Amino acid sequence: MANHTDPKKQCSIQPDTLAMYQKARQEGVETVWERAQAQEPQCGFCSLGLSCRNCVMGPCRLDPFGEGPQRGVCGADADIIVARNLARMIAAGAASHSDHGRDLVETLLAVAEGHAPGYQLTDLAKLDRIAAEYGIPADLPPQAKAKELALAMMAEFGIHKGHLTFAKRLPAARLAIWDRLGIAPRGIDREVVETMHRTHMGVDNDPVNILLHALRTSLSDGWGGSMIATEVSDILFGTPSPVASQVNLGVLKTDEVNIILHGHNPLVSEMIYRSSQDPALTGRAQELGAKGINLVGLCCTGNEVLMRKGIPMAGNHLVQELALLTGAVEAMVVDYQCIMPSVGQVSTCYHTHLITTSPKAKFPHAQHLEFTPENALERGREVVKMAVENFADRKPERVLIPVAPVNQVSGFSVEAILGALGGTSAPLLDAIKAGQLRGAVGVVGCNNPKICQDLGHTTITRKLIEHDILVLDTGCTAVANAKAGFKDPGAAALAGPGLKAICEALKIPPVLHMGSCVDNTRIMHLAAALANALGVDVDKLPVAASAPEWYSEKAAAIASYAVASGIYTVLGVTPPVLGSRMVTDLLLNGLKGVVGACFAVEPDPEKAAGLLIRHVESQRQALGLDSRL
Ligand code: BF8
Ligand code: SF4
Repeated sequence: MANHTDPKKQCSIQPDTLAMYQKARQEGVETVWERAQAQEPQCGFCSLGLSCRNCVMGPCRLDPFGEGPQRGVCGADADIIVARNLARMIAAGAASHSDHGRDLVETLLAVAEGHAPGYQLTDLAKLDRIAAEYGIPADLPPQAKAKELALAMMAEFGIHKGHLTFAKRLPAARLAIWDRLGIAPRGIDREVVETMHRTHMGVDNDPVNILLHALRTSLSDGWGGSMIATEVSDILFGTPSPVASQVNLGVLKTDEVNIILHGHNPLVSEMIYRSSQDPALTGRAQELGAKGINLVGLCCTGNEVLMRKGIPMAGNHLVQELALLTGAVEAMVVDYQCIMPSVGQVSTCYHTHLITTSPKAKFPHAQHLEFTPENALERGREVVKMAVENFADRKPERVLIPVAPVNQVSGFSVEAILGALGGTSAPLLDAIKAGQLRGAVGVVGCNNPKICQDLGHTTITRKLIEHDILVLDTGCTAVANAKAGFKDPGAAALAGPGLKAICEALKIPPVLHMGSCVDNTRIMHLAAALANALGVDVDKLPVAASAPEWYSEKAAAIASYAVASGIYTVLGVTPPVLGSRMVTDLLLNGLKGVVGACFAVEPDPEKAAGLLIRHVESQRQALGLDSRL
């Protein structure tokens, strides 16, 4: 298999993945790993960012060895082509998060106007806090306040004047840097559209100018679209607080109707959750011989319902096909993003219904049941009913649920973390100042078949907590770390003595799950709050970020807004930029002098952990705190 890090020349460190991969081989079902192998050798031009198909004078590709063409037909050189490609990648990621945010805002408006019968305003205190940030009068009743808020947020997607509202959570020094560079995000959609414009042939041909706008586009995601998605989800479905649950494919049940919720947006999954509690449907499941209805999550929709409802998590990105291979899934319900087109084909090998729900995301071999704010409650019932009736078609002889589940505690929103600390960030800062806690690192992002599944996430996380660094995780990392047992409060024993004592006192694990990938904005919000409390800009904090196994354009946007917000970020997979020395140097070095942070790329997770630890310690030293450098 391609590029697997020695000595673990296998596709995963996880027993459930390995067992199901074996079953896939026995049953002749193709998975992501065979397809990855079939792509070898992958295109060298594309890997270096040196191919362009932005117009039909091309496609063009430049010779990295300097012998063949050094310019595309239009005259674009390597620096221009690489910068344009990276900018488009970031724009696609920002668009995905932000369009997800928009769907939530539209639902918030529908709730406020009274035509979204399944939904409600769940966290009114949060509605009050967010509305206050938007300058909406405090004395409005909740429905009217929600309507004003939805309209104000919608305006931020378009031509907005001044800073995005949530960017004001940052220290003034950070906003001043953005203003000076001209990268303060304006309207959320506007920056994405402008990236597409600038990267059209014959528009922006200054690679630095292109990349600065790419950063601005990422910021419109991090402090705009994604942050709106997180905050509106909390208003509609509740702000997460610590909740016990379980993780891995062992959460599927041999004697229950299993429904997998996969994708990213909680709008659909919350309605399925409600219907799964309906006595008429659970009764029907029992008539058919099932003990009940078992909802489980996958990927970020899974993180959303885990954080708020404690619904168990079946797995991360590379588990999506394998979950169907258990033969125990009556329905996989998907919304959008990171859902491999292959799941339709795999579902046809079993009795599983693949159900698509968004007009934006239709799949081969799927049944489409479209959800809208108006019909979602009724649709949720329909979907659960379909799954229940499908239990009769399960073939018990084909079922394999390979492992027992692992316990985890999830639900660490910013509110929950500060709540556990008595309402302020002061105890956290005191622990950092005293050196008991060295700092905090966000370990986030995807799986990628180029990397042994979860090896990067878990190796880095383990090293960091051993070094008394608190780990905050989201997305697919969160699943990897939970499966490794790092989210059981007992995992405090794996931490260094300082972090261990804190975890034991607060009864929390050393790795705090902060949610889905749009919830990386919770990490940003916490970083901004710490910087404000300390009276410094974010780039001075003893914090860092890491995306050890990233694959997605969304991850490129996240990493970019982290860096542009002042957070040093270590990537485990090389982005397609090495074809331009100038772009590579800007990302790895030059940005430091511009936004106070830069990227690093380190495929070896042990060494990546070393980089992160060194960064945290050197930040401590610069702050005048004790340092283990
Ligand atoms: O948004 S971590 S593989 S599931 S992109 Fe996708 Fe990556 Fe997983 Fe969530 Ni995020
Ligand atoms: Fe080739 Fe330029 Fe067209 Fe790209 S934009 S495909 S480099 S001619």
